[in-house]
Amino acid sequence: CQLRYNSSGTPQKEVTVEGKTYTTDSWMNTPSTILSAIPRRLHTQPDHPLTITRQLIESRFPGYQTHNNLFPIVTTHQNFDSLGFPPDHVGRSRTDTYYLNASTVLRTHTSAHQADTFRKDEADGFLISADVYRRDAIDRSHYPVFHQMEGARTWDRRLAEKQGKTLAQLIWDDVDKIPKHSVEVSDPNPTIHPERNPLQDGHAADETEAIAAHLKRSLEDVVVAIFNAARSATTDAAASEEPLKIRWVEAYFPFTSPSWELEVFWQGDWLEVLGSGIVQQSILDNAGVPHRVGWAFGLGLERIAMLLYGIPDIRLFWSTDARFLGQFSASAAPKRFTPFSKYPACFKDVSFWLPARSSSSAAGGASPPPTAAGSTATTGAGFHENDVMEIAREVCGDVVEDVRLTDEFVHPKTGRRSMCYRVNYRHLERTLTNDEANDLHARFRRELVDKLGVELR
Ligand code: FA5
Ligand code: MG
Repeated sequence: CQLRYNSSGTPQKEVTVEGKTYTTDSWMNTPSTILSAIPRRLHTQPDHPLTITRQLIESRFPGYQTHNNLFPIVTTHQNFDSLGFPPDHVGRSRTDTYYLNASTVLRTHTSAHQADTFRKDEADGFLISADVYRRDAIDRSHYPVFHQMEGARTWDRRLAEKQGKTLAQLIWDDVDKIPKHSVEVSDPNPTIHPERNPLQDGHAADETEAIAAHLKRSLEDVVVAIFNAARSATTDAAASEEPLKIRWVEAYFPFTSPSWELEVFWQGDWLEVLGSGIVQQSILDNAGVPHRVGWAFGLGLERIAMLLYGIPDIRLFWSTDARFLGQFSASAAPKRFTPFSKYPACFKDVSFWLPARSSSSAAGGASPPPTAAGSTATTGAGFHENDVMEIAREVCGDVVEDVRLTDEFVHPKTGRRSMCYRVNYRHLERTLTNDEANDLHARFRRELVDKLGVELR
């Protein structure tokens, strides 16, 4: 990130990422630590667990075109508009998304490349794997940079005509080509609410049914393949006998209808692994392929890799420690991850008053108030927890394991809001000294005051 001057002598901030330069504006909220993750490309590093997981999934989709090197900085048109996100959708807000300027973001999902890939019209199916970026909570399954795989499969209506079949028949023929499994699906056909998830105009009921069957069978096949690989990776007899439980739940996305999520029962709870649905016809129409219909999904590669290897903490994927990386090999069958010794946790609390409610607050408005580049200054009314999370990441890097709200109350007289967060400091690769933890915590507290204007208690 460097300062340049324009012709009238006013400083203009620019960021250059891998040779591409962007002029920042008041929307800029991307810290350099996030930008520095861009060159890592974990999903293409040889023998990295995300690479092996990606390849395992790709092997279940023969003939699909793969894309693994699409650049992560995209326009708001690609990330939102092309997918039918309404102008006031929360996903667009600066509390959730990393912006470089008002029309440029770090992609928040691989769906940002859907429309462009449909437009190329080079294959019936495609898979896009990539790093994605979100301002989010901090815990063992959430990290501000993670990896998704987008998949889509479409059929050309004209092909059905040429073959003298209905479109539904053509698709059912393809359903029969997907390997069958014997896993019981708890809820194969959840109730779909037509007011939120309507059948699309121009899609006949039997067509939607066939596409949905192809979508579900394809993704169940992926999860079963991962589960079988995970089962052979463990030597623990009890774990290898536990049956796989999966279910479909209704979901909502602006770019698919109807939509579903697939969940897997894992460590006593249902874990969402992907979102999916029938592609909105307007996306295909706008991409110049109006004769095509089909499905799309987006899955979290870390979530799948955690299932496959039993990796307990999402930060580990970023480790360069040989004790982590040395445990994975693309040329051997997957082996369950053996944690190197777990170092002690160190909990520290911070309590503060939010700044008094400002009457001119822009909270709830369509566009955010302009603030200094890189800062997320906010009023009590505009307070967002993701700002606390980001400061913790900025100050402590990967030494913060999670940050949890432990108490919140409003003062009965002044109406001011008080928050208490508990930070768990734990280094993944060594024991943190007490002095180090104290020092990090002191810096975290100072930054909360400087950046958010809170008053420490
Ligand atoms: C999406 O991102 C949609 N683009 C998915 C989609 C694609 C739907 C195509 C329909 C058609 P969602 O935000 O739920 O949806 O994320 C998809 C998956 O990414 C989740 O199921 C989860 O596996 C993973 N994921 C989401 N947030 C995180 C996170 N912070 N850390 C790790 N994995 C995450
Ligand atoms: Mg989701």
